[in-house]
Amino acid sequence: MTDVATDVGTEQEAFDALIAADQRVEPRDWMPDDYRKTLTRQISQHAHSEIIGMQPEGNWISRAPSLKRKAILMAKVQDEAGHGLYLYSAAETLGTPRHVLNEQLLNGRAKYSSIFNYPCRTWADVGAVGWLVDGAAIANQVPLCRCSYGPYGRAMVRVCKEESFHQRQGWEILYTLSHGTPEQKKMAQDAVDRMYAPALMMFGPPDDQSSNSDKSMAWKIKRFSNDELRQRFVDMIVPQAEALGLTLPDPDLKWNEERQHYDFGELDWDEFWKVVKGGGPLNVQRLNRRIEAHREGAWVREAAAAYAAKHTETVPNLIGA
Ligand code: BYC
Repeated sequence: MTDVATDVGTEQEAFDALIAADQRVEPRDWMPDDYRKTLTRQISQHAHSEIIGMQPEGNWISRAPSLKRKAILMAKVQDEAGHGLYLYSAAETLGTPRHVLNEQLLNGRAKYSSIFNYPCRTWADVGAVGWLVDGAAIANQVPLCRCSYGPYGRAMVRVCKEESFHQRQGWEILYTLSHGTPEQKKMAQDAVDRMYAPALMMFGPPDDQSSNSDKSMAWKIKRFSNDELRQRFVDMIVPQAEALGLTLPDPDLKWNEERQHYDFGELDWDEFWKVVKGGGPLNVQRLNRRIEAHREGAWVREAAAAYAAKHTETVPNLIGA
């Protein structure tokens, strides 16, 4: 904890002063239990989203239309695994071990981003995921680089750099398709039609249904509300869609001169909550695949633990952490 905290009384006051001064909380600093709990929840859910999020695009690696596209997609999916690892490491600094966080995902108690419960039906969907899903992730995550909790904010800096490459590759896939044959353009439009609303829902429920936002914003974990970020994202993608030659599927989308923002139609929040509660098109399949992958990876964990046990003195940090 930095010098702002030294001339104040209680630990709570020191923490409040640190947040007010826009400084960072580090793992060994005192923090309120609820701050720790909120961060563990958000960071671990974010990690789970990265790991489950490998599935929709991972399914397309063997069907990518060229060797170059395959290599790019493999690198992207591998990046998502890396993001999951940085995020689990950041979450662990708050005191909950990784295997506990993983159990919460596997037993269905922890959430992950609703978007990954929708299917990737065509190659154009891979483009739409890159452009819209990674685009939404960037809009959400750039402010998280200034999160009050140091390890999360620092992890976000690297994640955002990689996400911007991901968004460009998605854009380039869609641009190529929308400037290809009429069938290819139709495929690109169909992908955008299906991904648009679920991508907007990634920002979370509307502010009046968001139970965590006020607290998280007061603690400077979140810097903007769900609706504020959703609006920023819509304002960003409208001109991008025009440049792509594709239409966003919302008849209410129009520029509002007075607000200096685009107005857009109401999203289907009943559908959102249904997906969040496990009733989306692919919730069961996504979770079962993760359970299966965890089971298949048992031998790797056993081998790593055996190696660590044998080399305790040279690699002490591999066990017992
Ligand atoms: N899906 O009070 P609220 C990626 C839950 S992966 C599911 O507003 P909060 C990528 C929420 O957890 C990037 N659940 O919550 C990977 C809460 O329930 P609990 C994923 C959602 O936390 C692979 C309840 O609804 N990004 O980019 O203040 C390939 C009420 O919500 C969702 C992140 O995880 C949702 N969409 O705000 C390609 C970003 N939204 O926990 C790409 C980090 C809300 O109280 N997370 N819920 O039981 C955040 O910024 C915030 O957690 C959220 C929600 C804005 C998502």
